[in-house]
Amino acid sequence: MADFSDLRNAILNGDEKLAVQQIQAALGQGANPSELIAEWMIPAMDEVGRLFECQEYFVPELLLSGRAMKAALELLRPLLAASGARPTGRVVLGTVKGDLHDIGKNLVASMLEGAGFEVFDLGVDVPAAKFAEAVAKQNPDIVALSALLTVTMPEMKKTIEALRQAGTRSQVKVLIGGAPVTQDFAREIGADGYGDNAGSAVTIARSLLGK
Ligand code: B12
Repeated sequence: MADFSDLRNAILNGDEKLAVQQIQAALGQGANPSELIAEWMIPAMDEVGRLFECQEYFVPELLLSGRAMKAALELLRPLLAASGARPTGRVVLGTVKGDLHDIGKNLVASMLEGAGFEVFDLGVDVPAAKFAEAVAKQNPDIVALSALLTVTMPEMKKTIEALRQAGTRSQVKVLIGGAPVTQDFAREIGADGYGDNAGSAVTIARSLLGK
């Protein structure tokens, strides 16, 4: 594969303008959008996380890198979606209450759309009751929840409880993901599936619907 380390570095350095230029250049060279994301963009964000952990990066740097990643992903999103086929199922998706991270969620949305799912994205900081309302309104097959913070993971359980209280839990499959989430946690809170990346979100969503 060609070397797209300039794209990786643009995201790492939080340079939104350069990241967008690098995406345009990479696409001009015929780069594969999924490979750009998996091989260069996600590793850049992983490195940002590592630098944050060892206190070389602080919140402003996280924010700038996050913006550069989002802007780069926006350009790839239509290309990912275009690769899909007919509607495979309906998904209500969101980042749980208290959590503002949406880069991974947006990637999951793009991959699901690319695989032919119809996605209703509720955004970030979504309270359990709002998920329950959206399920009643949209009648989805799957509710997909994202959490990036250890402290917001309990909101996933609350959301499942809210669906139970609304009487809609048995009508949907609940799929969860996000960096601190695990298969064990999914089992513990009674979710139906767990995916550790956007690609597996698609595979698991399909298998939850028996496809
Ligand atoms: C960018 C970033 C931010 C940006 C977010 C910008 C945005 N629009 O999203 C900003 C600056 C806002 C931010 C803020 C904070 N952050 Co932050 N952030 C990150 C960072 C560096 C990258 C996250 C990311 O986008 N990764 C790239 C994407 C593609 O990966 P992903 O999100 O994991 O998603 C993939 C999978 O997890 C999975 N997935 C995700 N969701 C779902 C859902 C389903 C259904 C499925 C199946 C799969 C799935 O698929 C995705 C694609 O492959 C991480 C470090 C890291 N490496 O994770 C820290 C990190 C998550 N943040 C952290 C912290 C502490 C914070 C703050 C509390 C900092 C502060 N002191 O203010 C705040 C909290 C704000 C809030 N209330 O949410 C910690 C969390 C520690 C913990 N375990 O709780 C981390 C791990 C950094 C660290 N190493 O300490 N952050």
